Amino acid sequence: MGRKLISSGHARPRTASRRAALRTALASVGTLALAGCDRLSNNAGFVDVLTSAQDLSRVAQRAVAGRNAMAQEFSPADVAAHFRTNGTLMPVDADYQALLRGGFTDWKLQVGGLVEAPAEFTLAQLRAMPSRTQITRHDCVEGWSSIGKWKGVQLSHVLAQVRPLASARFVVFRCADSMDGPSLDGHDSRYYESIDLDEAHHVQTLLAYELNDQPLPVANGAPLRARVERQLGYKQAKYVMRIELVDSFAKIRDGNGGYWEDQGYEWYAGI
Ligand SMILES: Nc1nc2c(c(=O)[nH]1)N[C@H]1C(S)=C(S)[C@@H](COP(=O)(O)O)O[C@H]1N2
Ligand SMILES: [Mo]
Repeated sequence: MGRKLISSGHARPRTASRRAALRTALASVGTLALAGCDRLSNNAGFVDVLTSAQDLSRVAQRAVAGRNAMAQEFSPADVAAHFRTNGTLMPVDADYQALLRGGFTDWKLQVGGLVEAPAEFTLAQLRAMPSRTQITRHDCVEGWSSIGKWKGVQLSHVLAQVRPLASARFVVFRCADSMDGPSLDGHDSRYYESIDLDEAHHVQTLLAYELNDQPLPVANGAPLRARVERQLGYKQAKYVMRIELVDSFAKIRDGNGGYWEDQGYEWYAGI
């Protein structure tokens, strides 16, 4: 947990002078400013120190624990009475709002990019696929955890149907929620995340549509969210609308593989 707390909640400074200014600002507000995945705390950073450490941590973790290592699973008695919520709790975007009003009957998950057979799946189709249920602990970099029971379809099952091309290396989750409010000028601030194909094929990596035996609440990412149980909270993309197989995320947004990664968070957020 120590590394997590150090890396919590900061934007990567883009320039040396900005970095210096941020250090001064940070020194004056102290460590209280360090917590947060919330956009208001997106203001200062130590994360640049950690970016080279992340490759090491990913390689070391895989070498020690193995690509198939399981995240701990818990018993029903461990499930939190209220699973916490964080980040977007209600997307402001009009397209999402319309789908929500219709009870997500018109919602479809699009899966495309570097695949042989791009496809769309309704919620009913996803629910009809083989499911997995798991009770796991969600760890947010803000320093809190919640244990929840998730039900969903394994991402590997969906990928098998679209057949990734040999060139595909990453799975990108495109989400419904704009982090900077509704866009007026074409500026895209929708949340996004990415994982590699090892993580995508892990048995516990789900596209979840239920939390604690109920349809996924809006605040937790309805109608569908990712569960990537060996990684931190910000990798658990909510409001997933589209899945893209890519060979690189260099050309997606700021090129770091995720909304928070573009603010300086580690791409490999192993717990
Ligand atoms: N689309 C989207 N996914 C998201 C976020 C978000 O703001 N938007 N926040 C992330 C963060 S930082 C955390 S801790 C978890 C919170 O999930 P919860 O609201 O179910 O607790 O979602 C992650 N996935
Ligand atoms: Mo988080």
